[in-house]
Amino acid sequence: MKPQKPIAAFLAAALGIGALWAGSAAGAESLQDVMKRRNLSQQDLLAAAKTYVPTGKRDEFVAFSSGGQSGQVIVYGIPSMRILKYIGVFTPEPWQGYGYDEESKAVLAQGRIDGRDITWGDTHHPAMSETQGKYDGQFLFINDKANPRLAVIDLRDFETKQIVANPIFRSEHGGAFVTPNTEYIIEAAQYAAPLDNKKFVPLEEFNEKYRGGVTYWKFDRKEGRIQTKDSFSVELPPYSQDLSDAGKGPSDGWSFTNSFCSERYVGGIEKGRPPYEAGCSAKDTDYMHVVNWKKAAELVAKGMAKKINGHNVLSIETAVKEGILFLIPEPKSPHGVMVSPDGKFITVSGKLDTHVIVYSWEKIQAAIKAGNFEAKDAYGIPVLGMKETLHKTVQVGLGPLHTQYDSKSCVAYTSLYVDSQIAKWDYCEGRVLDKIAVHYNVGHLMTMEGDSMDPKGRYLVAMNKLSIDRFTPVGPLHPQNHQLIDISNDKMQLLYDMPIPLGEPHYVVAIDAAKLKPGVRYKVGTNSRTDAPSAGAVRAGEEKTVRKGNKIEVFGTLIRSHITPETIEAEVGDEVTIHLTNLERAQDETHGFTVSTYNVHASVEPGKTVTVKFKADKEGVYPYYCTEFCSALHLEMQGYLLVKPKGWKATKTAGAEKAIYSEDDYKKQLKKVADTQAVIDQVVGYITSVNYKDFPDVVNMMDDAVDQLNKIKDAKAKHEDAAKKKDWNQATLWAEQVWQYQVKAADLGLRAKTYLEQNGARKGK
Ligand code: CUK
Ligand code: CUA
Repeated sequence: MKPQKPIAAFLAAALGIGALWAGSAAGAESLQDVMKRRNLSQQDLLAAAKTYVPTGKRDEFVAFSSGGQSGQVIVYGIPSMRILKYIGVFTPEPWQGYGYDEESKAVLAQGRIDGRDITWGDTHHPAMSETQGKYDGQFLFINDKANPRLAVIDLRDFETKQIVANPIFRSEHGGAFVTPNTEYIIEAAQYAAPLDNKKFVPLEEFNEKYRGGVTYWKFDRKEGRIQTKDSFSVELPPYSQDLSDAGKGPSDGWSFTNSFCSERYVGGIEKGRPPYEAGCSAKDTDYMHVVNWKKAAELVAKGMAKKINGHNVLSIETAVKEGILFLIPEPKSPHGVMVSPDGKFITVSGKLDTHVIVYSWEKIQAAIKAGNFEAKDAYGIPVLGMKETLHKTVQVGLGPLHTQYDSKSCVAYTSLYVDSQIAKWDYCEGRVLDKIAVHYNVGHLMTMEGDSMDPKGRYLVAMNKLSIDRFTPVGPLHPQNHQLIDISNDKMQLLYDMPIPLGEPHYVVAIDAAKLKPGVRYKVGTNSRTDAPSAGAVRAGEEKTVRKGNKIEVFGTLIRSHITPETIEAEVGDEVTIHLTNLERAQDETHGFTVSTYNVHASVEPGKTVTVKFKADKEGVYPYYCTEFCSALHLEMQGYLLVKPKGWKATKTAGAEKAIYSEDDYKKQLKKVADTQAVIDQVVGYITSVNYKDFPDVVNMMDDAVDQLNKIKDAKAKHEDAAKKKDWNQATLWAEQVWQYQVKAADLGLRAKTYLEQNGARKGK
């Protein structure tokens, strides 16, 4: 827009809109100049061209990374590797108000164990919800290894909705993995312990009383929540279960779980026993557990499970008798078990071996059918022979750890922890195709949708544990290093190093960005953690403060640039509850809210209702304000909590200020208002001259603007009334308030106009 009047220029400048800057053409450097100046090779430029996402463009894939010990999830784009978001999961996250408002505190409280609040988590493996074995972009699940728990994140708003604590494990690691239609989320135990954990059991009774297991959490997709009463576990020997995967296609209905200490070794170096690491890797093999979860679910439905801590558990004895549990020797200390996209092969590699072992599902099934077992373990579980079930053994290198699949058939990638390499190999023919060095000590690796039935290929991310000498030093605790590798050609090409500065990201999943369809606003008055209408929601004009005994409940609203109410009065010792609804419809108009020193914070996105609660335990004055820079008058989005001593009475009457403003001031205000109206008319003229109704975002902005303009009538009546009484203070300030409403409307109007210009609006309706 071209501001024609001083006031319009001020408006545009204050709102930060209207200034278009053209790129400077003078003294442009050539590509060669830049390469020379920055010491870049052809190879660097090629890598840069493959990862650079120009301003305004978006990434092809979105990655969801474990945040490790931060207890959170990190979201970033591929190939740009730009971080998009942290999602608070097991740990409070102040920006999102997670753990500082009542709604999210209720989610964190679901994760209490033994009555204790646990405000951290050790997240390891995120899993995307699937429909017919393909990522559907609806939900994300992630586990907490330290405090065995699982969380549900809804990808409509990227918020954590539910945390469930495992009722029978003391630690876990083999989660989260989903079945092909997300019927169940798999979570396997790690360090064995007595399942009920009601009383102390000495380590000497490890083999008899300690147990592992695998839990199948029933997921109700319509509710978007885990249903604990329909969930169940299969008891397993104390073999230190590890990662898992669900069968697919021909192996659908089955699941596979590794173990790393089938020796059942119990350390105790203090008593002169060799340490765990020696005892747990004494044998050449560990066991892969093969479970028929579909049949297990039927047995549970028939009432064949016993209840432990109120949870359904199928005993080893029942599982063996019903033929739903088998073991297969696998190379020792493996780190993952990965079912191929077609569900026909299962890949396992032992960290202390040089081979990847590919099992054939067809052979496993045949051996089970024929009752062809080579032994029974100490708990009576049938053990299938490795030879009988083997498809291929491939020597890939030292420390093979985790495998992911390509979109090209038969192609897989395995991380080599000791060699610090990625091996590309053919699992049908059993030969290595390519190798590339990474930097250093890669743990998991990940290809695009590479653990689904429909891998997308293209990129691979190596999750390297160490980043020695890679980044600018930041002290002894280094970031970790996610390295992006191009896998679209025969030879792999290393593209980019991304320092990860939050927790230890163990595993990542990446989804085609087009499959994610998050919302931009909530239905007005929504409690985002339950997806239900909030009892604290009010509409504009319905704001109120209710006092009952020593409880004060505020039903407030937020809209640029105003918190309603602007004062909250309490007596010391009162319990204060504040509900705030963000009335904005415009995208990205989030308001925050905090009260000085009461350790509360809310992030209130458009439409959301959030509640904060505290005890006003100390008399005094406590400013509250909007914490998000939401508008030109964001700093004025403020108020006071006044905590008075009991029985305090006012001695001064409000509104008895001296005259500050004159008739002249009032007239200046009226002129400003008239000038601004001209700007608004001009913007509205433009918007209504084009097909703005075809742009829902613009329609929402216009609705918000009209809301602001509608408030003018009341303020106008007030200033005119005051002017009649020659109360120039009141008249000037109410005229100023008219202008405030205009500014907010103009802000929205100008944004709508910019949006229309940039998105190809046409003249005419
Ligand atoms: S883990 Cu840590 S790097 Cu928990 Cu799967 Cu491998
Ligand atoms: Cu609302 Cu700042």
